[in-house]
Amino acid sequence: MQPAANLNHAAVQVEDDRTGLTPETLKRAFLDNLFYIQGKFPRLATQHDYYMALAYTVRDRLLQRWISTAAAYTEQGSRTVAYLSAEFLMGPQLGHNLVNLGIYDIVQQAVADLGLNLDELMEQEAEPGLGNGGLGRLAACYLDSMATLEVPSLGYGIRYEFGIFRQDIRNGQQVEVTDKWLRLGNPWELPRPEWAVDVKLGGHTEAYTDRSGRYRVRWIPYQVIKGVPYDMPIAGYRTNTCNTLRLWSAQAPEAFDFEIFNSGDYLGAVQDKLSSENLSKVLYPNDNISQGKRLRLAQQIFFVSCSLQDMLRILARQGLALSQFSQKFVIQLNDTHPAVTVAELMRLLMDEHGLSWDAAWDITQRSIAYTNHTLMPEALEKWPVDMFGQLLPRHLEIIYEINHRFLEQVRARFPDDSDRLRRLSLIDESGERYVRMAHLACVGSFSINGVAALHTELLKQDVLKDFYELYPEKFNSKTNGVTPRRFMVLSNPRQTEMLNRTIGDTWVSRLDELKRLEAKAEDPSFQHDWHMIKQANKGDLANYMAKQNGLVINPESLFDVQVKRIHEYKRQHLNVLHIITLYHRLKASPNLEVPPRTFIFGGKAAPGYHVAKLMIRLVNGVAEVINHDPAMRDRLKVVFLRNFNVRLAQRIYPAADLSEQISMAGKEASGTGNMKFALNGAVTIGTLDGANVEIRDEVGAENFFLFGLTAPEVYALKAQGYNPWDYYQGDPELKQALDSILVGTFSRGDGEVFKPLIDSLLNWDPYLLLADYQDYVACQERVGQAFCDRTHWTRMSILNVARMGLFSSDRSIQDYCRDVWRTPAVPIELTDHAQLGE
Ligand code: 4GP
Repeated sequence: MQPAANLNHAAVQVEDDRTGLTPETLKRAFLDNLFYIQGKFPRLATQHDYYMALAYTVRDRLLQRWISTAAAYTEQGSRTVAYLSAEFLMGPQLGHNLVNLGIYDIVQQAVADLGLNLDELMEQEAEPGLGNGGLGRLAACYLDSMATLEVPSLGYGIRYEFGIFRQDIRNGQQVEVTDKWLRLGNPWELPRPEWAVDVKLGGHTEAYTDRSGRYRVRWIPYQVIKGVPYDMPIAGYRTNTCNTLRLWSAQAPEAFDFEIFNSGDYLGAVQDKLSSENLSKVLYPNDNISQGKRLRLAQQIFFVSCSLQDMLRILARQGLALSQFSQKFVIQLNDTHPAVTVAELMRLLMDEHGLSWDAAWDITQRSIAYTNHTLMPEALEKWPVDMFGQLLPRHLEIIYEINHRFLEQVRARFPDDSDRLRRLSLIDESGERYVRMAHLACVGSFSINGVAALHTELLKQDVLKDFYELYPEKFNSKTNGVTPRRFMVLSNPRQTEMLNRTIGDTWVSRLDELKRLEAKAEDPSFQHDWHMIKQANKGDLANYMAKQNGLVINPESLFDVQVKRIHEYKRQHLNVLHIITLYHRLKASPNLEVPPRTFIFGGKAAPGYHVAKLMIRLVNGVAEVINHDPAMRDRLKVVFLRNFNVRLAQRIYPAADLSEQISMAGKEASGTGNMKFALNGAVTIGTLDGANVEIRDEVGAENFFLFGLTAPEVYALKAQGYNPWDYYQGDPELKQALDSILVGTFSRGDGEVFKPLIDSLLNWDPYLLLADYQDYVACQERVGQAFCDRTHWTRMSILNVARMGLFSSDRSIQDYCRDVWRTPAVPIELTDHAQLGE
């Protein structure tokens, strides 16, 4: 049967060039788009033109689903998840959409028939890097799973003109280059200027009495900014559902310009336009750190206000009353970046729609759920009260009132406990006064969740302890997950093909079915094929590293990989200490029996985070020495891969043997890279932190390399008084490793370069590298031995994949749907959109 006949509803009999899925139709559509959208013919067309023509061909197929989906949701008034996130790290769209539409192979063939190469066309796509790391990528995985599970959802965020910077490495150091991802146009978005909204900033408020004698407040802003939505289609995997990611772009409202224009101040008007557009200009490049900048707060209120106004518009269009808001929408706050939602929804409902405080509060609290993503104190957002009040005078009033009422309740529950009141208050008054965004989110939500079991426990015991004592019923845990569509099917076609051959292809949307692989773990011929696949993937990455880094890499060596944001708590420098130790051992005993290893790093450092940048420099310094030492040839290599992003991640995970998940216990909220590695057959070396705990439970302790202090041991050691110096003095190998850095071995003899890093380790070592060093090095020895036993290693690799079913983002989304959102699935039938009006 033709796929088109299969997918199209009976109403659509004719396969047309915008919906058809046969090779002939796809080719015709592709050439049509090349002529009539790109305005090019083959002799003039660039690879990028071909990419665009193909992207538009795919987009047409998405649009058919998108329209049918929107029509169904509108007709049925479906309950909808509004997923609010300052970041959506979507990654390239073409390949992923081909997978989800189920037309990857057909399109690959159609493109080949035209003399083109699909991989090369996919390379043309500029990656939409609108996020920093885990938090933003999680949002993208969740959109994929919501569409796959047919859950009505709208992602809401910011259309940053510049996403996360491109990382260049010069002289071993990170250099940031702006990411002009929109330069050649973005075929995956549709502007919707007709749904633009205004957002107010600054100014002051005035009280007045309305006609019915009620006390009301009006806000006279200093500035108004227009938010224009750009919609991106989010196709589910082999479903008809196509949801929307709606990203807001900031513009100056014309009316506002005109006033200044009429006064003759033309340049002033243009200036104002420019400053308005600055709002969505650039993504703040911080992961797990909040910088407290005014523009960042403006970005937050900007996308929150746009999104809430958009929801109210949808509600009205569907003929629903304000009181039905919380039935129609459930708002998920992806961390505190959108936490101002609590105050903004109150303001919209009261000031703009005339509801009373109590009615507005009832709706607000019923509609909002909050996910916390970090235990790092420096990531907990707080805004100086003065700054907040200048930008958002009305919101500050509302927050004061929420706080007043909230503290009354606390007082009633815990009389005479002024310490508790101080701790819980939405306003931090211990020094300069701050608005605490996590507190606002906790008070305004009906659900508060952490992203792994341990993380949620630590929230309850520590970071949000007082809130847990007050509202235990609000707390729940939702372990993160990742999408197998992008991180297995698209990125690891060899492994996918083998899985399909062995257990059928339904695991892609029911990841639990990977369990059936267990039966094959001992099978020698299966093991052999499995090993060959890993080797082929490693070969691909070796070629890439040869091109990028000019290194000859042995694909037989152990690929030991740590890719993620560079951060002290993630401890890339602990990894480096092991490399240096191994280096010293091999220099001292050239006959030492250890397998050859290639240590691979990748990740960006926040531009203002000096120690993290030094860590990159250290990796590259060590790489320079080891890679140039003839004695290390065929034994050790160290590679720093520049510009780690989604596209590069997809190359790396399939080729990894060992996955480094070595954060200090109690610091990594969950981790999701850990899941992507294991799903591609890498074995983990890790601490009992974040989701590592659950991964180890699932894959079995014997298939996981565990080391290091546990979270309670970390607390205990710190409480008893930790002295890194004792470890330094007590372990000659550790001392040798640190000393070699200090004397300039890895900085061309310059002893100053890494001094701040080493000083911090010797005097303070907040992430306990020195305490965990010995156990880590010993654990790495066991890794080396295990790797030498190919059968044993391959068995571990197979079992890791077989037992990782729990970590699909489909499972996470099902958990949210069941426990938090209560959103039933809405299956979509493809409709003949030409007939929708009838
Ligand atoms: C990250 C956490 O660091 C990571 O453990 C977690 O897997 C991820 O969120 C998704 O939940 N947090 C951030 C951040 O990226 O900026 O707080």
